[in-house]
Amino acid sequence: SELESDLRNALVNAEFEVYYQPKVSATDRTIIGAEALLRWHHPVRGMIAPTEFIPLAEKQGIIVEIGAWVLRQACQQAQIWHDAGYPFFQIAVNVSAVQLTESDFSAVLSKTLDETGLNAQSLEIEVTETSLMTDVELTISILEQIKMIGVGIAVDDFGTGYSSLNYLNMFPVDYLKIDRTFVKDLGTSSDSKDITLSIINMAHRLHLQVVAEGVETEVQATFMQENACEYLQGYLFGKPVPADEFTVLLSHK
Ligand code: G
Ligand code: G
Ligand code: MN
Ligand code: NA
Repeated sequence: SELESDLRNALVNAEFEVYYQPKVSATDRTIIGAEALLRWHHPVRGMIAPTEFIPLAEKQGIIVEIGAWVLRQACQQAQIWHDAGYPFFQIAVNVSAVQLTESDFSAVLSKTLDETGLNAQSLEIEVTETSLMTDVELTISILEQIKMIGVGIAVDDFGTGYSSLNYLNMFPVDYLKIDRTFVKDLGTSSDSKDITLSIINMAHRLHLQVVAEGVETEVQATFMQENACEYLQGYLFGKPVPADEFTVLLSHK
């Protein structure tokens, strides 16, 4: 398609931008980090959502280059916030299965941390539940290398795949992000409440910290806080915004 060929030029033409969405502590609601989310400003079609172009980029393999670029931008920006004196702050970067397994990803990570000066503890990668399952043995060995570097690992969109929590125990992960489909229905569905509670409890038994995604209402936030979920992310605390707008959020704390 036309979009596919445009995608090849988008990096060169500087059409990508990284947005940042705050992640807060559930107990005191202070910003403890941000998730980096890619945006494509297409010269003709305007803003194109990642759900539209990431799958294309994965198919073409160009996600490896794009992902390396996002990682570098995010690490550079986090280091700028550190240098400006904002308190400890962790940046989370989404990594697709293709990028994780078809590039020398841990080498790219080390190099990026070296070159940007960012501390490994200030970085976290997010890997979706389903992408963990594409090549289990290979994924485990790559995640182990990433852990050795000191970078945190989160399982993204948890609950949408088919893995049991016990299965997750095989992977050296630190955080579990509860998919927003469960969070959305918390006020209305007792099933969603039950599922959410069992995810939190089992995650804690596996020594994982929990992030609730897509928190839009105070009812959802309070439910998560009262049930010991550690971190919250969602429109209630802020939409993904460009770096300069995020700096304003940090300054207003
Ligand atoms: O930002 P938004 O909520 O529209 O993101 C939609 C989807 O695109 C999410 O699943 C998110 O994880 C994914 N996504 C956003 N940015 C990146 C990125 O830099 N790399 C990868 N692999 N996925 C991303
Ligand atoms: O799959 P991943 O968690 O990486 O996706 C992040 C996506 O979720 C982004 O597209 C982001 O814009 C979207 N998002 C973040 N917070 C909320 C929210 O509170 N409500 C909704 N509907 N979407 C959200
Ligand atoms: Mn994510
Ligand atoms: Na998610």
